[in-house]
Amino acid sequence: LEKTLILIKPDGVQRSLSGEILTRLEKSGLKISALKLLHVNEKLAKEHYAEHEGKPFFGDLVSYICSAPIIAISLSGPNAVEKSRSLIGKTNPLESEPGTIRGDFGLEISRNLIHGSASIDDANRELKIFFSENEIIDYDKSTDSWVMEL
Ligand code: IDP
Ligand code: MG
Repeated sequence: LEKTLILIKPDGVQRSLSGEILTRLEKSGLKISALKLLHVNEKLAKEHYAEHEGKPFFGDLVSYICSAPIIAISLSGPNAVEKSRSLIGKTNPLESEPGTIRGDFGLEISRNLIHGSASIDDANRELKIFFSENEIIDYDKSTDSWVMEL
């Protein structure tokens, strides 16, 4: 089953939006396959955001992600990557549709509340940064056949 990495960023946790954000993602039918609260250090932040190294916002992005605890989540389900990106909205909250997480709760690109992997390859790379293999759990729910045509 496809998996994606979600991070509720420091502003999401500080603003007590963790529950609201997770509720929206979970209600889509995507299944929580791992979850933890952690305080990211600089090394881990730079590894996660390696593709942005050298960009003007890189330093601020790393300090933002390291500024307070985050919640890392693995979500599983059909098209988990694309579905969660659509629930999250565009990178800039100003361009995100109402009804998306960033569109409803964010104002600025540098405080956009949540990360979601952009591709399946990114998801597999990023999940390894935040979770060991035995922390990601595949399990059945009695509602699976009501969410997916098995
Ligand atoms: P994404 O999170 O929607 O995939 P990316 O382009 O991968 O967006 O950028 C990663 C993160 O870097 C964004 O979520 C945002 O926190 C930050 N970021 C991206 N572009 C800018 C910018 O122009 N100014 C400030 N921060 C930015
Ligand atoms: Mg990205």
